[in-house]
Amino acid sequence: MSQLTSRVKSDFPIFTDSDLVYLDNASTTQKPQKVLDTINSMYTKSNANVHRALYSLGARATEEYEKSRKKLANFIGADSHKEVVFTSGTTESLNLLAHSLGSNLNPGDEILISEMEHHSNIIPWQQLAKRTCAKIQYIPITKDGELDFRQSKQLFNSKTKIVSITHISNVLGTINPMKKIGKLAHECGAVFIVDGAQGIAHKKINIKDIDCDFYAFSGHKMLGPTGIGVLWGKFELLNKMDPFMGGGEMIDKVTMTSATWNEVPYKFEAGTPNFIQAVGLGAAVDYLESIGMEEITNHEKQLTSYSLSELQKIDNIKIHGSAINRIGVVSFNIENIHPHDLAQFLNEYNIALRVGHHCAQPLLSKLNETATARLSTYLYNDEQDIDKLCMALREIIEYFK
Ligand code: C6P
Repeated sequence: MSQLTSRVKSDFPIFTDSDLVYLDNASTTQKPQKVLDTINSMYTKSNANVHRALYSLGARATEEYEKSRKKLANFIGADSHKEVVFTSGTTESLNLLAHSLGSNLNPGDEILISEMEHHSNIIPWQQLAKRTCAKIQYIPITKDGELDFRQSKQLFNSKTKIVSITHISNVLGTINPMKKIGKLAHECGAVFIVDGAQGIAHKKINIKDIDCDFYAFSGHKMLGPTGIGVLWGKFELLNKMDPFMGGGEMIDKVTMTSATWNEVPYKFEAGTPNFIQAVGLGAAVDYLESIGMEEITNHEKQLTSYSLSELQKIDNIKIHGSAINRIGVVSFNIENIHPHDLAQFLNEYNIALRVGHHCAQPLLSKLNETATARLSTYLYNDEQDIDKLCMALREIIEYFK
């Protein structure tokens, strides 16, 4: 077991007395006891609706909720906790932007995304383009699964209003050069949005360093609960945007015929927020910081290299994506075995990994595949997990011969 894994694995109750090999972390991560305890303690000791109740219990819940917002702001290097909007996850964050930011688009304006985007960073823009007669442009990818900037210079132009790109691909694990994209986007006056669903889990994020305008992510991919995520945005941009959904405490004043809005970030948090999950996410941040994101990145990088070198030893395997510039994710196909069959057989070995299109069908068609098998690791995985996977793959290949 690697040093990090031996230190942390027992923090995750799902692995107690189990030989589970969990390699589906790009989909969702397991939860440490501290996160589970925090959620339990919130429900048992501090459960009252936030920003509404005048009694002490409500004040305590609100205080915890706002404390968590500050932790999240600090975690990504934001200037102010007011720039942290709690959403249900990356998908809601991106839909919020397509709705509220996108309402300013005009016919002929361009939205620039890439061929390696998750559906959550495609569909909201397709819907927006349909509503506004804007046009979607795609940065192509090279055969190594990197963004192809040589072929995309003309895509950054005066018509480009929104550039929205994934930080790390959920299929290829490619780490995209966010600073470079931010510079290109800003040079043509566009707003730069980062889909950080995978980025937040594997790298220390500093939104100022990236120089993005918005960074969207999900709590459940970084050891936190489901149903909670973040949209970080520059205050002046959030301030100018209209709300996404209506109702609850997102208002300032409501009459029979009109309404004015609460201040940022509350104007984007309609209805009862997922405040207990938000506090759970704060506990996940505490946990990640107690280990250190740099250590997690190093561990992940080493394990990704190990996975690549071990998988390459398997006959008739096709590994998708870059040999170097990647982290946490490896997608592959084995000749003459459908990925769905692989997953079913791997399940017999108690190995969990995702197969299919990974919610990135345009990318899969670019790879000439309808499905791949995908391993995705996190801090509790180690070389032994990869060895078990490779051994199982060899046995399955033998079986299918
Ligand atoms: N990808 C995967 O198995 P949500 O579902 O809102 O938490 O995250 C959506 C999302 C957006 N962008 C990227 C790059 C993602 O990887 C995901 C989630 C999971 O790859 C579930 S489909």
